[in-house]
Amino acid sequence: MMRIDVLTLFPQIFAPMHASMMWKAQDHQLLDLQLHDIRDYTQNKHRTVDDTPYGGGGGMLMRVDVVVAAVEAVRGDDICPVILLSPQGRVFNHRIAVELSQQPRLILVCGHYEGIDERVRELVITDDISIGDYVLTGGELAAMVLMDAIVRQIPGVLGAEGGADRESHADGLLEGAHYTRPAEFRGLGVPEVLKNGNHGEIDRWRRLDSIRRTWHNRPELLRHAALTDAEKYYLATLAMNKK
Ligand code: 4G3
Repeated sequence: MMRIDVLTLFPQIFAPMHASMMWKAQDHQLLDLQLHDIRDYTQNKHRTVDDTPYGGGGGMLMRVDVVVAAVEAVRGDDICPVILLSPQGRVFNHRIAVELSQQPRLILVCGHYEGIDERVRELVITDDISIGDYVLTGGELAAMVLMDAIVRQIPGVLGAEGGADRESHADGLLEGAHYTRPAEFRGLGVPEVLKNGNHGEIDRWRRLDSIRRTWHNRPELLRHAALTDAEKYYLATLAMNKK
C-alpha cells in the first residue's frame, strides 16, 4: 500500500479525494492518504504561518520554522521523497508519474502566499515539481493533479478501463480518435476500418491516427518518438499536405 502525506494550510480543499478513483484506491487499501494542517505545527499563540520578505517587495512568505517542523513531525525517521509543488519546479509528466507511483511513500508540501522561505528547500525538500507554467493561489490543486496521475498508475486502481500503458503519453504520443455507437450521428460516420474486425489493420490505423493527432497538437513530441519507416513516411505526407 502506498502512503501519501499532504501538508497544507487548507485540508478542506482535498474533499474531492474522498470520491471517485481516489476513494476507490483508499477503500481497496491500495492508498493511505493522510492530510496534515501546517498551522498545527506553529509555536506562537496567534498560529502565524507567514511573514514579510527580507529585502522588501511586498507579499508574504511561508515561515521556515513552521514548515520544517511540520515536515519533520510527519516524516519521522523515514527516508522518502518530500515534494514541493511550486511554479519553480521541474515540469510534471507521465514518466515522473510512473516513477513516483513506485515509491512506498510520498510527502507533498503545498505552499501558499507568494512563496516559501528558501531554507525549506535546503533543509527538507528533495524534489520541486510544477504542473505547468502558470501560477495558482496555492499548491493544493497541483498536489491533487499529481496524486490523481500517480495513483492511477498503481496496479489494481484502474478497473476495466485499466491498461494504463496503452493510453495517451505512455508511448510518447497522443491517442488518436475513438468512436462508440451510434454508427452515424448528424451525418458523421465511423471509419470503416474500425468496423471490419481486422485487428492488425485496426492497430496500424490507430497508430497512424495517433501520429496524425500528435503532429497537429504536439509536434515537439515526435522528436523523441520511435517510428518505423512506414510511420516516418506517413508523417512526411502529413508535413507536405498540412492536413
Ligand atoms: C510555492 C504550484 C508555492 C512557491 C504552486 C507559489 C503553481 C504551481 C506556490 C510559490 C503554485 C504549479 C503556490 N502555483 N504550476 N502556487 O505547479 O511561488
